[in-house]
Amino acid sequence: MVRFLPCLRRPFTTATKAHLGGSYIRDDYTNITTRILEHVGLNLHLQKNHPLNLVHQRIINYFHETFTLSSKPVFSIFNELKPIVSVNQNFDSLLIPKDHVSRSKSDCYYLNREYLLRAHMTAHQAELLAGGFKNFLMIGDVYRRDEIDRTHYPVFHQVDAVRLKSRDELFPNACGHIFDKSVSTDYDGIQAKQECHSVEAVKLMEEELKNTLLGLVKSLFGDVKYRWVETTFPFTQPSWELEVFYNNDWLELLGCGIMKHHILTNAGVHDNIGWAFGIGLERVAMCLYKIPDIRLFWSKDSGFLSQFNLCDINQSVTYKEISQFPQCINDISFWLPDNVEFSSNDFYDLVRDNGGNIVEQVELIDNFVHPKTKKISHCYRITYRHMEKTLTQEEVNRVHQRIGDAAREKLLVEIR
Ligand code: FA5
Ligand code: MG
Repeated sequence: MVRFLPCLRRPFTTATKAHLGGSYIRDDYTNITTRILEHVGLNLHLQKNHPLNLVHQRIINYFHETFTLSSKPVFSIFNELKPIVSVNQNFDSLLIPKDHVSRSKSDCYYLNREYLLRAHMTAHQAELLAGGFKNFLMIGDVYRRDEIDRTHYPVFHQVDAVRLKSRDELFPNACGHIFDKSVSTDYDGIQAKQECHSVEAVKLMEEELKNTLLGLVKSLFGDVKYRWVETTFPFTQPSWELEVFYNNDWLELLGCGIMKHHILTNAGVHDNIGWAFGIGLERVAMCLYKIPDIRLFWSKDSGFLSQFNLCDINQSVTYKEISQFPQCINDISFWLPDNVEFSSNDFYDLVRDNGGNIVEQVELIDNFVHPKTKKISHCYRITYRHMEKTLTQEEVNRVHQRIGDAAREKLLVEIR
């Protein structure tokens, strides 16, 4: 096993504990790094004039304008939920199977076997349902171990939503049922509905869900080419993704579907049907403002933030590049250790820890097995670029050297 943080059963330091708002004992699952912890509590979506705050506000406004009851907003807003959640919240409560890949240590940041940084905002769905909420938005930072490039960063933001309907709300004329066990399980001939639901209830929910999301997309982007793609999530059925045509390519904006009835009954809700979705804020903001690199959202440069200091949040803005500094490209090759698990995501984290935000991209460019010794070699290309200045080759070499040293020490690789 790779021991990223080798001190087992040692509590986190006092400073880290204060940051996390609790005490967590490390174990063989601990893979969270100091650099990732530094993002906890920054809450970019709540920072005035931040582009993510603008998008967050526009999405809330859309829901408040679209769904009102006696001129009161229907949706409750939760945008300060703490990002440390239990394995139960992030996975079990959403019926994610025990052996599902999304639970793996190489995909999530675990504090220990029991707690992790949430990998999606859906992690809070079941607890809010159990708390009696029927219509709500959950907005916050989510954490995933992932590749490094201009559209991926280990921390990003999502808005998740839930809308429940009772029979009376769905069929105001009382001529329909939510539940209908006798009907065939086919739904539309394409995707199976859940066995317990009636076809007409699912149809009505699907229609409201899709119209709501298309309305949201229209309110953000105006007229844009879109398509619905069928997909699966462990917590919804049927499920779809909405893609928009942007920059000559299809971009996935969100995932959605009809909530699994078991999630509702586990939360004590027996007579409702619900829809839910999750959308990425960075994706929306990058399209809306033509922001070319996801790292820019973390910039403290006033040249970046001042561009989003708007009198009207609906105003259209096109991001102007502060400046474009040259890249520096260095490769690193090493033999993987024998009898020790190695995941590229461990190396990506190590690069982030030692290289910080000057790392623009890390790519595995070569992977081969030595014919005689059977040892495996990886070669990674690291692209360095500072957002605000030109890097010298010496500066880059020092960081690159540090990455090599750390990889040798922590991941037990042999540099070639
Ligand atoms: C989810 O996270 C589901 N929880 C969404 C959901 C909620 C489905 C409720 C059904 C019901 P997914 O991993 O596809 O799904 O992420 C949802 C959205 O987050 C994506 O469509 C995308 O907009 C955004 N997103 C996902 N990964 C990244 C990433 N690495 N960088 C930026 N945005 C991302
Ligand atoms: Mg997806």
